[in-house]
Amino acid sequence: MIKEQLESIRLEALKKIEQAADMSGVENVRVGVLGKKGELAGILKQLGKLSAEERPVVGQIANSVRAEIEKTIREKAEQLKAMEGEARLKAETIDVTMPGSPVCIGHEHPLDKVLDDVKEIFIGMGFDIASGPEVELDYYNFEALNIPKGHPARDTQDTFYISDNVVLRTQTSPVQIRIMEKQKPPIRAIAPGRVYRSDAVDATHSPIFHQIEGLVVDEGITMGDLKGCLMAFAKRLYGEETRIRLRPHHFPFTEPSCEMDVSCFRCGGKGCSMCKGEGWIEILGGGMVHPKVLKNGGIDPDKYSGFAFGLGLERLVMFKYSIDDMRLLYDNDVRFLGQF
Ligand code: 2U9
Repeated sequence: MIKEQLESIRLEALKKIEQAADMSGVENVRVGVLGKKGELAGILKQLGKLSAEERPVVGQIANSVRAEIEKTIREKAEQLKAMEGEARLKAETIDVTMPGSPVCIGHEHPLDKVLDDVKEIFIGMGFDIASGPEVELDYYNFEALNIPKGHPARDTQDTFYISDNVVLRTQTSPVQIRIMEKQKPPIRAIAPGRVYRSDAVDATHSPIFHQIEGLVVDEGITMGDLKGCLMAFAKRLYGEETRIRLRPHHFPFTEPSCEMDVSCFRCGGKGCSMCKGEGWIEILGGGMVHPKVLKNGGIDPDKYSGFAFGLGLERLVMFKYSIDDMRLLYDNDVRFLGQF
C-alpha cells in the first residue's frame, strides 16, 4: 500500500514539475512534496506501522523518490533559468540597423543668423558691441543727433511718444551718443538693436524692426576710412567679388552723407529680379559724423573726426533669403522658421 502511494506521489510530482511554467510551480511541488509537512513526510510517519523487514525497503524507496524529485527540480530550475535568459536576451536585443528616431532640434531665427554674421565681421575689425535703452529721451534720439524740434522726423506719424520727451527709439544712434559721453576716442562700436517706427504693418514695413549702427571716432578719420571699412564688411558678408558704390545723400547727423549699394549677390551685377535689373542693391547709409553731433557727445570736432553708418537688419535678411514679406519674420510660423 505505501509503495503504491510513493509511486503515485513520484509520478504526480514529476508531472507537476514537468508542467510548471515558472519557478513558483516548481517551488510548490518542492514544498508540497519534500517539505516538512509535505506528502513524503506524511508517508514516512507511517513507517512505524511496517514490519522490521519492510521498513528499510520502503525507507529506501522513499529516499530514491526524494532524490529523483530533487534532481528533476534542479534540472527544471536550470531549464527555466536558461529559458528566462533567452527571453531576456530576445526582449533586450537592439537592432542597430534601425533608423534613429528623429530628434526635433530648434532653428536659429534668420534675423539672429544674419545679426551674428554681421557682429562677427565687425568684432573681427576690432569693434565693440554696444547696447542701450529702447525707451529713450527725445534728447538722445533727436536733439543730440542734430534733429531739432520741429524736424519732420520727430512727427508722431513716424515716432511713438511715451510722453513729451520720452520716445521709443527710432534708431540705435542714441546708444552711440551715450558711448561718446562715456568713452574718450578711439571709439569703434556697433550698436545692434530693436527700433520702433509708427508705421502700418505691411510686406515691407513693421513698427518694430532691427538696426545695426556703427561709429568710429579718432584723430584723422576720413571718408576713405568709411569706404574701406564698409567695403571690407560687404566683401565678408556677400563674398570677395562683391563691389560697392557710394551715392551722395543727406542725413542730419552726418556730413557728408552717402548711401551704399553692393553689387547684386544673385546676378553679380548683370541685373535680375532681385536687384530689379539695376545690378546694385542698397544696403546702408552712412557718412562723416556731423561736428555738432561730436560736440553733443562731448568730443572736440577740431581734434577728432568720425564716421558712422546704419543698416536695417530685416532688409539684409529679406535680400539674403529672398523673403518678400517682412511679416514672415515675426509670425513665428515654424514651417517658415524651420527652413533656416
Ligand atoms: C551718431 C552719429 C551718426 C547713423 C547712420 C544711417 C546713416 C542710415 C538707416 C539705414 C536703414 C536707418 O534702418 S534704417 O532705416 N540709417 O542710413 N545711419 S548714418 O549715424 C550716426 C549714428 C550715431 C552718434
